[in-house]
Amino acid sequence: MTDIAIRTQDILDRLGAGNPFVADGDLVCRSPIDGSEIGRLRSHTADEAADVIGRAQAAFEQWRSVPAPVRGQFVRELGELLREHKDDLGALVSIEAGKIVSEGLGEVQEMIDICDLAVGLSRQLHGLTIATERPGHRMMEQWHPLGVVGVISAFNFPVAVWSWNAALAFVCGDAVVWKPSEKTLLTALGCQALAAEAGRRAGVPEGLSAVLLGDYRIGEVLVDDPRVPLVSATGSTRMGKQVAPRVAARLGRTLLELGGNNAAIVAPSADLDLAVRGIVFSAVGTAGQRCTSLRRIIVHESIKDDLVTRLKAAYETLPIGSPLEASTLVGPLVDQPAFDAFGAAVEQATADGGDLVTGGTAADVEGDGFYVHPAIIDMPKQTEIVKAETFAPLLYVLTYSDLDEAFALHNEVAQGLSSSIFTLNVREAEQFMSVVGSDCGIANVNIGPSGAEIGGAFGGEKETGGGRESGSDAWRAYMRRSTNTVNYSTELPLAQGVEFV
Ligand code: UN1
Repeated sequence: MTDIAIRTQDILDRLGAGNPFVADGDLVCRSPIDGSEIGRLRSHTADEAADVIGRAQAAFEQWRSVPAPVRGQFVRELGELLREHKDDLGALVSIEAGKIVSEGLGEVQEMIDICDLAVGLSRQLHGLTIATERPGHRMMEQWHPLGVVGVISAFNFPVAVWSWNAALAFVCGDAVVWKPSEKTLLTALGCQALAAEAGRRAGVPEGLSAVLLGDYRIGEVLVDDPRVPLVSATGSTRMGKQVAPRVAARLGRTLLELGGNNAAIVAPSADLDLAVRGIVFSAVGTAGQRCTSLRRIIVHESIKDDLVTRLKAAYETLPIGSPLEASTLVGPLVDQPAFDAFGAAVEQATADGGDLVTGGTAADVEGDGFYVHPAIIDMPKQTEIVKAETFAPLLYVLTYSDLDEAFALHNEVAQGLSSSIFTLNVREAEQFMSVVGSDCGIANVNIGPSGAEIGGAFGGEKETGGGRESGSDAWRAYMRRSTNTVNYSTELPLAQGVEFV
């Protein structure tokens, strides 16, 4: 066993998740840090998955009647356990997803933050009282628990995305069955062990929180099961286009958080020092493997050379290497296909006339990890490859001369997740956030498109799928609305003045 495998096992022990090497394991778990094997788990069969959903359904039937503020105590326990095990779970995220230490810890902090938000929310799941046209009547709405929520998550935020969904779903009175990415199964098991312990402490029904292990076929069981009224899926647009019609075919609901092709407009008045810092974090943080990663810069022609020169200098000093080293800022790509996609996109963009400013090649790091030099490519125009989401640290530079042109380029892509503008001009900033500006779910000023905090609704438009998670009123997606009209008079007046005697 490698050092990383031993460390993984120790962490899983402390999280109470058991041995990562099971007999007859068909799912091989690897660390992208050095390619080493860190576990072997067994896939659930379709029948087992259906049983898990059945148990979650039974748990839901009890849980839905527990008062919401009491349900909040379960999520409070989970938040406490996450605080206690932040270092371990964060390290596991680094080991399995390849994130640098600070980002692994940041991911767990994001889980703690959503737990805090959900606990508060457990006392605020309010509906409206609505004026009625009928005398002696009252009209109101109540929000009721929905049922079993299916969560499908991606490798890049292997636990935070589950928590955005699960923390809200639990306080809303739902059960959660989670199908994590096959690339980050151990992190999911570590997280589930903490959820199970929180459940024991809070006395929640058995099976309220469950994990399904397997490939897309296990995901399909969740997607097709009529006992799952909501499927929340995070991942590629390709995956979303498969999930959405299947859930729709049984008239279930989906909450989709799919691809992004996020841009930053850099205007002539921009504070370039700030812009460079914001751009570098958003473009190369998490090795460009966030759905919010910055992929396109749309820079005014008057400052383009200056900006590109500064970015090139910043890129060329980036420490690339094991994400477990404190000094590293760029860890590995998750696997060989991700590495190949990066290389193919660089090749295509240069074939389209792009000028490779820096990077674009494999980086020499010990072990069998997939490390690359983040790339900047100056593009003559927005070609098809620029419009595609390549999940890697690859930044395209496009140039504009007037702001309408910048907005047009910005909105020309199919995805609509996150966006930003660097400007000190209030008109430009407001226009960017207005209806004629960015068409994304997130539009920022003087910060990059990534790194959203808990509190705001997270998600995007167009091929990003339209779902909103985590903050604001996202909780409503996990509940069903009941409109109630109560007659406290002795008359029976009908709405719309209808007479029926
Ligand atoms: C994702 O990449 O799926 O805004 C989520 C951010 C993070 C979440 C990213 N808070 O970058």
